[in-house]
Parts: sequence; C-alpha cells; structure tokens
Amino acid sequence: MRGKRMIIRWLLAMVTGLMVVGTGLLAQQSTPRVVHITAERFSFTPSEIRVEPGEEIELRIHSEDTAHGFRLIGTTVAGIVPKRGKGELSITFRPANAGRYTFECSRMCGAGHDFMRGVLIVRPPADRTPHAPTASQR
Ligand SMILES: [Cu+2]
Repeated sequence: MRGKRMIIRWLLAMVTGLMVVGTGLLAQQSTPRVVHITAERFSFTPSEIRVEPGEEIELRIHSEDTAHGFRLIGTTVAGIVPKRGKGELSITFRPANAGRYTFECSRMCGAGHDFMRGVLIVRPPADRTPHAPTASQR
C-alpha cells in the first residue's frame, strides 16, 4: 500500500514538473508580439497598451511628423522615434510585474509635449476582475 502511494506521488510530481518545463519553453520560444504605435504631436496611438505579465512585446513606434522620444517611466525602456519617413524605433522587452506604467515623449516636440503620454497595463496573472472603483463619493 505504502509503495503504491509513493509511486502515485512520484508520478504526480513528474507530470507537474513536465508541465512547468513545457510552459516555460513555450513562453521562451514564442516571438515577441508586435505593437505598432504612431507618435504625432501630441499623442501616441494607441495610448493604452495591454500586456500579459512575462509576455515579450516589441514596440514599433513611428512618427507622423517630427522626431519624438519614448520613455517608459520607472524602467530602462527608452529611445528616440525618428522623424517621419526616417524609420521607426523598435524596442523589445518583457514586462515582469503587473501594474500600470506611464510612457511619455522624452524629446521636446512642441507646445503640447508635456501631454504626450500613454499607459502600458500589465495585467495581474490570475486577476480578471476589473479594477476596484476608486473612491469618488461625495
Ligand atoms: Cu515631445
């Protein structure tokens, strides 16, 4: 009896282990999801990007006018978006932690430069519930 239980336990551990390894390999081998972003005075389109935690994404940002900057605040993700017709900025990264990360233009591009921003939302792994309503009662 005891031996049988041991074997079952061992098998369960093996199967679980294989599943973990398999999932890890899948995640590593997948090519990054490409997100195209247009930078234009004074906005990024889309200005809201949703990502799964651990998902590798490639941002390809091109400008419709002058050169802009791109900076994901609180991270090392940053670069210069060349002016229209001069190519695009490509940044590949894998956001690890759930949360809301603001991105902004990091190159002075005109009067509305300070308003040129957006948000990258990394969803919590198991949490599919919408954000709790903010306290806005009077
Ligand atoms: Cu700017």
